[in-house]
Amino acid sequence: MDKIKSFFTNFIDVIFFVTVVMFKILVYGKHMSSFKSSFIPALASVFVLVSIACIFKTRGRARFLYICNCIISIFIVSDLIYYKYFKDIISVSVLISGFQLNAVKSSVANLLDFKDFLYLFDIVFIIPFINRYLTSQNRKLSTKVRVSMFLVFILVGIFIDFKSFYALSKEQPRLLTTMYNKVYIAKKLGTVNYHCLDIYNCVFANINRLTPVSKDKFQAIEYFIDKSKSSHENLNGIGQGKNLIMIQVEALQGFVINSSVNGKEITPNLNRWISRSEYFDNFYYQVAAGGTSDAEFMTNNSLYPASAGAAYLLYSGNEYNAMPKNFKNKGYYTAALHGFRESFWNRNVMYRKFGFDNFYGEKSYKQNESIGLGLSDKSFLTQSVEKLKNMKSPYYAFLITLTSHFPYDDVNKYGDFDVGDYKGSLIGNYMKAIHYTDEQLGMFLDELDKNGTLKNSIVVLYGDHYAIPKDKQDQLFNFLKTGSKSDLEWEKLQKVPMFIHFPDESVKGVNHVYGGQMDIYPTVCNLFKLKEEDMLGKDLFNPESERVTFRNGSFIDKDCYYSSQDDIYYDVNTGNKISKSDKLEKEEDYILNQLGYSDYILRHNLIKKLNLDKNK
Ligand code: GP9
Ligand code: MN
Repeated sequence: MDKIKSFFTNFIDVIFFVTVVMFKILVYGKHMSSFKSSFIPALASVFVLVSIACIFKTRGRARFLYICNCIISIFIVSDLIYYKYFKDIISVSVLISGFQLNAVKSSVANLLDFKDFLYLFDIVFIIPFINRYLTSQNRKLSTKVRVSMFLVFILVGIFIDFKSFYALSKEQPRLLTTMYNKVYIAKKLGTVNYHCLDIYNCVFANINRLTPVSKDKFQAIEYFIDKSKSSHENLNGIGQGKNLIMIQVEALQGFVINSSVNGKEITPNLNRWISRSEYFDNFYYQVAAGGTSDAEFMTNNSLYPASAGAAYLLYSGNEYNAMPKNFKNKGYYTAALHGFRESFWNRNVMYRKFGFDNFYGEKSYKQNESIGLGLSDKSFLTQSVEKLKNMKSPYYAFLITLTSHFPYDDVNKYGDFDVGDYKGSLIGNYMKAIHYTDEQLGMFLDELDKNGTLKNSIVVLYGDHYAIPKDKQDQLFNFLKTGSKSDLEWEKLQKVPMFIHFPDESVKGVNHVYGGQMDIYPTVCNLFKLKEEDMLGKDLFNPESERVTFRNGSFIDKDCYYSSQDDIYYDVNTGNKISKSDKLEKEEDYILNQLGYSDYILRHNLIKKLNLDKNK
């Protein structure tokens, strides 16, 4: 009995650390939208930390464990908040671009939940007492005891961790190096292992960036890009010499189109314009941690977003064959228009890289009406009509709206659209906000129609990403009265509207092809007969496949949905799980190649090399 008592008094800090940190990791797993960190790998990672602590003498050991507990707890709280908004886990790359998050303070602030901060309770209220008790004991442990404890913990920890990492690397071969699905890694290995792996990969990627690109890899990418090229039979060149007006609408999610609440259409103006256009009703957003900036990046480059963090921040030094540059080579004037801060998402830097002649940002607009994050869509679009009028045709104008931005809490300024029983809920506030934006878009397009602009312009309009976050999914399911609330049903709701309006409305109807933001640039190339280079998307009017690839390795087409987070295939029509066939295995491989090549192009600034090669 005495032995046990003395063990406890000697190692109370270690016992407390293992118990509390494991409790936090498991509760975190449960809390993070019901994903469960695997107990064993998580324990192994904690053992590795304890082994390092055992090298120190008592006071140093207690301090080391306290610091580890602080770091782990802060990561857990940050992951929880980040996951609620981005459905992903924080990474070093995100922290590098993290300062962008402060501009959406209202969004993040809305996601804070007092319960999340309970993870920090022990750090503040319990451990300081334990440490004071320990140092008062002044018990000295012999070096022999400390070394043997180190060896026991490190061998057990490394052995179990190695087994867990090896098993995951066999199950998903490229996952540990590309980290394309961070949630799945944390789920399988625990949050401590995930963050250690992320730090390792970030350091390694930066070292890797310095090494020259191998000739084989370079040729493989060239071949792959070439294979992705679409054949352009249908509608080729129909838009030559005309203007392109592309409108990216903040948080315009597909479920509001042709939907009503309280007997009234949510988006009557978009519904009307959709009936006069080619409307793509199986069009998905493909953004990742870069949010809105990912949407813009894809539609103007047809390259995937960064595997972690925002391409707009991590790769602003790269060269691109972006849409504005392409149009400029055809004699077009090109401009981006957005009423918010020019530096937000690093747009002022990135738009120059894309080749825009002008970027009309916050300083180019009279800030005469503010709703939510900034300039109201009404004021932005009204002033933009004047800007378009003064543009020399043919032009490519890219407009980004702002008012319907999460958490849609400026409700008194959205007008008096009555959402009935949904009043005061997130989805109710969203419907009011998007109804307001719809009204402004209707005014904008009607004005362009009236002043003759649309006679000589093609309009592309799409949503940038979802509006209702996963932790509020019940509100959306209840509104839509969908029978099933399955993961598949949720993923099928991650659509955004996309329509293309042609001057004479000769091309119109509902197009069911499965597509996404990656496909807009190749589609525009076909319509305007632009050079199609270094793109990974497809032309929606001449699709070679019906697949939509997501950044985390999931994909959907008209037959099946692959959830990389669960490594499960679903039949899109019946909702049943289907077994992994050779064909599907090949699809998965193709997807990972595509994502891998896109990452390689960004990490090694390959467009610059590809351009140099072409000009040789
Ligand atoms: C800010 C606006 C919002 O300019 O585009 O960006 P988001 O928070 O949606 O990524
Ligand atoms: Mn957005």
